[in-house]
Amino acid sequence: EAPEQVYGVTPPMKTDLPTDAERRTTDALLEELKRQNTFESPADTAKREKVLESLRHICNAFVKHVAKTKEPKNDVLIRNAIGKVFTYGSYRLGVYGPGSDIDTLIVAPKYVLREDYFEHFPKLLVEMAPKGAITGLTVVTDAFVPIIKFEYSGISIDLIFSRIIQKQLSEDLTLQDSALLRGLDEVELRSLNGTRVTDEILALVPERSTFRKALRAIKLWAQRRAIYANIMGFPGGVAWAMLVARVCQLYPKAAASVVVNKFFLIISQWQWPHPVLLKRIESGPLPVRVWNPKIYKGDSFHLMPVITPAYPSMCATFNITRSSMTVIQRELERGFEITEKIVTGKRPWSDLFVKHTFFTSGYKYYISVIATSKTEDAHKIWSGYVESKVRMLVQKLEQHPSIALAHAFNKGYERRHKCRTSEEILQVQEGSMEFLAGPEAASESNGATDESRGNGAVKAEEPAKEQSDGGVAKDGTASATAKVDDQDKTAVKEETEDGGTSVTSPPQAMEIFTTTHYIGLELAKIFPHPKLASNLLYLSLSGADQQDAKSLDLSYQVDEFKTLCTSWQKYEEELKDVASIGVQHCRNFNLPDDVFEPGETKPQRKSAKNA
Ligand code: 3AT
Ligand code: MN
Ligand code: MN
Repeated sequence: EAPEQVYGVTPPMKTDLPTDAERRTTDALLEELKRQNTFESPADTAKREKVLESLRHICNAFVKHVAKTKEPKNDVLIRNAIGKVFTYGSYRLGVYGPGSDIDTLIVAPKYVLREDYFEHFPKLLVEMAPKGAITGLTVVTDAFVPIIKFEYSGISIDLIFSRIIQKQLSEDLTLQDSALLRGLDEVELRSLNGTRVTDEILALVPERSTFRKALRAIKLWAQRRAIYANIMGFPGGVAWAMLVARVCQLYPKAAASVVVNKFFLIISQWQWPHPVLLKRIESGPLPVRVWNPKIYKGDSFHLMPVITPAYPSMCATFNITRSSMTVIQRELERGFEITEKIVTGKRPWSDLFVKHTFFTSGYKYYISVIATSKTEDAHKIWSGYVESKVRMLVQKLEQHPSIALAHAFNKGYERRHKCRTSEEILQVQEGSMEFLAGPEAASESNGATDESRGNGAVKAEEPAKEQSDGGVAKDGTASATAKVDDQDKTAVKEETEDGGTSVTSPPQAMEIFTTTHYIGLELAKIFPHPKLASNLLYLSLSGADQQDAKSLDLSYQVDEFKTLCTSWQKYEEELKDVASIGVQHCRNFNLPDDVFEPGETKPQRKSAKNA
């Protein structure tokens, strides 16, 4: 036996204790993290504890209630009936901030079914919590991971559920043992997965407090650089946590500042697609799929695989595309250069956390994907679905020979528009930038959606095609019904005549909801001669600053993407009349004002500058 536990699949790189200088740069890092408001006050943290205590109480009452109804004569069972409350996500990792939710899992004995949870828990919750404490209660039973969402005294709670195959739970139950997974269905497995992964990550880092500090720094950096968002093809919270954990394993005694610097060194030089593992991949008792590129062809396409440590291991970064990988790689290299200077005292930590320049000096050409709906409820569903498909458009675009990079911004922009005429509605649906920017538009932006997850469901970090897509695309007939997004306005009028209520002149102002995703395009140096396109998306590059007129036909990719969206069964059955999808191109100087923060300057037309 080694005298010290070895963490990870290889021996550490370095086991030196921190120097005084390294301690000082760590102190400076913590100062900066505090200044940037990543910590919440002790009083607010105490409030979280109280809420969790209350949830434990309600959880036990819930399990007892089900025990009584199912086994009314079994006094022993009823007396000992308890459930257990676990957490996962940023709260469990200890890297939560003022706005974070608490991701919570309720585990119950085997006789408590998911149906019982959704039937009884919401009622009990409202009854047992202090009067008025529970707000915004939403129950989502048909999601990839079914969930109850609510706010408890102002704290957002994501509450999921699983039973395990035990008649009574013990007070000190943990979820480590893979044998606990026996006899569960896939939904139950997914529900247990979050806590099992988080607990494993924490168990596999040599020093939790160092890990937490370094992870806070990396999370802030990734958010500022707009490379944090699972759904848009970037690592999400779990993947960033595992990457930091791996670096902690390699430098078990290092100070947090050193871990951050080594993070950029190690991860920017990682020999992808060699996977990042926190431990050897385990096999287990179930007939379920475990990540293995030698067996599963699909797994061999993962560009930057980061593998979850809990059985059954999965790739948390399956959705990284060639373009997002390039963007991440650039950011890692930038991070390395800056932190090299920070650790030698030549630059301050604030330089690492400087905001991205996606809109201010990122690209000349942007594609905007606009999901439009006439009601807020429809928009929740529709924008969530479209968001989950933006990566598909990115992948189509990056295959185009004239496109070197298709960089999706990590967040969508939600806007509301007051429209008075059908003409105005049409302009919103088409994403006419003049209209959005115009004073008449009354366009009210809510800013970027915060880690938006559309349909309000917890989607485990799992193949997107299985997430909440609902139906499989029907046959080609769907594309013909993609109406209001068409450039040809007369087509819409025709639709209206037989379709009735869809796009008629509203008597008074009507509210229209949009969510727009932006994709920045970097064009290939060698630009093949374009085939002229006649309809739909035609990206004309013959701007005032272009010497020779060029054009790029993306109509095929755009059509395919729109068809993908509109052939969703739920769209055809429920959303068709109230929702639409539009795709437009946009020059940098035509971007809407609300993507710029105060103090940022919108790119200007070159000719205007010279004049
Ligand atoms: P916050 O501090 O809450 O912002 P977090 O890391 O806790 O950061 P979430 O609460 O959004 O983030 O998610 C917690 C976990 O829930 C992470 C992941 O296992 C699962 N999850 C939630 N939403 C998604 C999603 N859209 N895709 C994949 N996994 C998700
Ligand atoms: Mn969370
Ligand atoms: Mn959450």
